[in-house]
Amino acid sequence: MIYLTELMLKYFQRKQQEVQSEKVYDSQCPFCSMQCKMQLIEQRVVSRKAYKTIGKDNPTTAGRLCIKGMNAHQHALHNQRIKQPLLKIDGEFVPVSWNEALQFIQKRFAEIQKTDGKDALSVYGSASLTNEEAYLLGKFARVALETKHIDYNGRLCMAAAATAANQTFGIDRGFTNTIHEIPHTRCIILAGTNIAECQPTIMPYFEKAKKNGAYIIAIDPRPTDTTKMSDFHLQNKPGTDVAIASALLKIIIDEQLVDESFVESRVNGFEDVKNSLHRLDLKEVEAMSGVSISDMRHVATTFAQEESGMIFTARGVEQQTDGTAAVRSFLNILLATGKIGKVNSGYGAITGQGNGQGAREHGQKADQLPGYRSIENKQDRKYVADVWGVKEKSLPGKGVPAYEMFEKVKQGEITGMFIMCSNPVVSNPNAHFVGQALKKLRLLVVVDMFLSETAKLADLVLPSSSYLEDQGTMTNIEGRVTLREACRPLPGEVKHDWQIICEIAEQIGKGKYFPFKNSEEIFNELRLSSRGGKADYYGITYDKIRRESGVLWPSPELNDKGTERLFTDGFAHEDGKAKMSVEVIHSTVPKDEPCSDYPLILTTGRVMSQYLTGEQTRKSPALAARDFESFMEIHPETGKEYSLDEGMLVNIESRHGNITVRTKWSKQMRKDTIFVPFHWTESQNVNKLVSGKMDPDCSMPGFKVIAVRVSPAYTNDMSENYVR
Ligand SMILES: Nc1nc2c(c(=O)[nH]1)N[C@H]1C(S)=C(S)[C@@H](COP(=O)(O)OP(=O)(O)OC[C@H]3O[C@@H](n4cnc5c(=O)[nH]c(N)nc54)[C@H](O)[C@@H]3O)O[C@H]1N2
Ligand SMILES: Nc1nc2c(c(=O)[nH]1)N[C@H]1C(S)=C(S)[C@@H](COP(=O)(O)OP(=O)(O)OC[C@H]3O[C@@H](n4cnc5c(=O)[nH]c(N)nc54)[C@H](O)[C@@H]3O)O[C@H]1N2
Ligand code: SF4
Ligand SMILES: [Mo]
Repeated sequence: MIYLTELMLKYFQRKQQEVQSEKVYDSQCPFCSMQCKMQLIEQRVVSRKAYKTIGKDNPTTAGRLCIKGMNAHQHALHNQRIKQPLLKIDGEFVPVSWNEALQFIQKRFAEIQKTDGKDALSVYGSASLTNEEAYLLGKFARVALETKHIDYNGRLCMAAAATAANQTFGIDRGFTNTIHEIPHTRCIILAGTNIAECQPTIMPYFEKAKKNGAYIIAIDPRPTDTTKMSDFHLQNKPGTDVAIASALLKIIIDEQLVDESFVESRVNGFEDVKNSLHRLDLKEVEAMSGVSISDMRHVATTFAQEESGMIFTARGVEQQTDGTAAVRSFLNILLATGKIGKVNSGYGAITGQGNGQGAREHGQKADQLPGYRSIENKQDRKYVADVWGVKEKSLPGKGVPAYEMFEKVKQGEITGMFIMCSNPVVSNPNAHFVGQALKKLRLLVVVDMFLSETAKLADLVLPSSSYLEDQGTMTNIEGRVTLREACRPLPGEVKHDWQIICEIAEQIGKGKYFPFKNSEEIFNELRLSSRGGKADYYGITYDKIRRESGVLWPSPELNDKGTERLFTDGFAHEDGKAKMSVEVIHSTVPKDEPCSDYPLILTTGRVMSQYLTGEQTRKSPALAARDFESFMEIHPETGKEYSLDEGMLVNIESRHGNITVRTKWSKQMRKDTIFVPFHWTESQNVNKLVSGKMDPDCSMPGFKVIAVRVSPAYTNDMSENYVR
């Protein structure tokens, strides 16, 4: 007996010792713009490894994590990671060495550029890349490939907010204030943002604001966890934000709640806006938006009368064919009420992807050079060409926005594409067309961690590292430049995105412009390239980021502390004033309007457990278990009208395509609107329904307003087969 107990004791002691052998890896979440700091804990339990992730303190998220962050390692450590270059031979992927892959690229790039011209090669990047990689990809396109065609997935994400901020303020840093001012503001408008599901770790700032007495207004056609948190919900019809924001401004002016001295000293264009608002009929706005005049009056007067206030916009307002106008209409309100450039008052474009901010500043956009410089400005070109050691004249001009690259493929102007860190066949509008364009290419090279739907169409797939392996900086939601350290070795023959860029450059004879041995060396060149530009990172170094747990840009000097609040003294336009805009108020950009054939409005977006095209989160068992398939939210009465039942498979058709998903009743939904998330593929890929029409100012697709019709996916005699 005693002998047995001793044995058991020894066994348990040993087991405990084994459990206690653990490794801790410091990292940063690969998903949204909060860029939560985290620790991955690897425990050896008896003979297998177990993992868990915990939050780590930092100035933006204070150690909080959401479910996606907690489970991010599940995709990074997944056995479907690609670990070798894959070359398609006779329709099948065959593993090849890096040497073979690089030689293939060299040969095919040269063939294409020789026969079809330099600009026939195109580059498609991503805001999930680090600043170093996004910067290097822009340089790679212009210096190594000498093509004008580079753009990135941020075009589908934050282009409207960025353009609106540039036009209005003269600079685009998503948040004009630090996140720490949110709890102290008096009134908050959340327009088309579902922070509760999309940036969950920001919620405590808003909850604290509420505790401190702030009044929170949400503008969203759907009930969400964010609208539930708000004090007042304007449940507008999708696509009516320009009208609503302009109506709010009209009421503010009519009620004489304008901050006259602020407008007088700091704003251009107010009088014109005021005059043009005479033409806006509140009754018409009420009829088109479904929001009552009294509700609009309540919101307008509450916001204007409080001593401080903030407006936040996200994709609900921005992913529209008039997204730039919509954001500008909200910025007009901030300017008229003087709630910007002050403590506890300001604007926030809720950034989307992990590096949604930084990746739009350093030259990955069709018209842009590092530091938010313009590729069409001679001085800007000269400055960057000097840093790069090339002639100004050798830099190509401006290319076209992301989706238009696929149109150029169809027209035969682009015949080769290099895609890094994006899955456009799922994320772009008019997905069927994009798929056809990709198939038409003479050459498609995709750099990814997985064989995504886009990668499957490639001639060559190159395996890239994950957030656990790759070091680099990411600029978070506040504009804070953070450093994500690498914490695990590269698996198999995987390489970092920046390494892949450097090695291709070397192979094609441009190695001298890409001599980088690590991400810090790239960052140091980025600092120089951005110096003196609007997004000036010169004063930011890896050491400074480590010392200060991140630095808010602009930071022009090594000894500065970064910039917490923008516009306290002036705006970034030459005369120091902000610009209000008349054009936006009567914006006439067409929408995908419903009609008798397509009577319902579909709006698309996200759920908490899944991320973008789902390529990563669907690999995570914990996340996939929460939402394993797509769905359509619909009001039960509307559903019944179209012979649907809860849980039933439904066919959704638009003028561009059709998909099949499962019905989910939502009693708080508008009766004219349905919602489908975009994290699923193939027959559930909602982008098959979206048109390729764009916002004329920023080329943002209209992801949030799609005219559709719905019908049961099964005929009556089959309907008993569906699973409730
Ligand atoms: N869980 C999760 N989090 C994410 C992501 C993810 O995929 N999953 N993606 C990240 C990225 S890249 C981004 S860009 C952000 C996106 O973050 P959000 O913009 O917050 O997300 P969405 O769900 O696209 O849209 C926000 C809200 O807009 C509403 N909306 C739809 N149409 C309209 C309209 O016409 N007007 C108004 N006012 N509102 C409308 C929708 O009902 C939705 O609740 O989230 C980031 N965080
Ligand atoms: N209908 C509809 N469509 C939308 C939206 C919407 O609201 N509605 N939102 C739009 C928005 S806001 C966005 S941001 C886009 C996003 O669109 P995408 O960029 O297409 O989305 P992701 O799923 O992030 O694709 C990233 C791909 O890169 C891979 N990857 C991840 N990390 C790395 C890395 O470090 N290196 C490399 N090389 N690869 C990596 C992933 O495996 C994945 O295949 O979708 C847009 N599309
Ligand atoms: S998804 Fe966003 S909020 Fe969630 S842990 Fe990652 S960075 Fe933080
Ligand atoms: Mo995004």
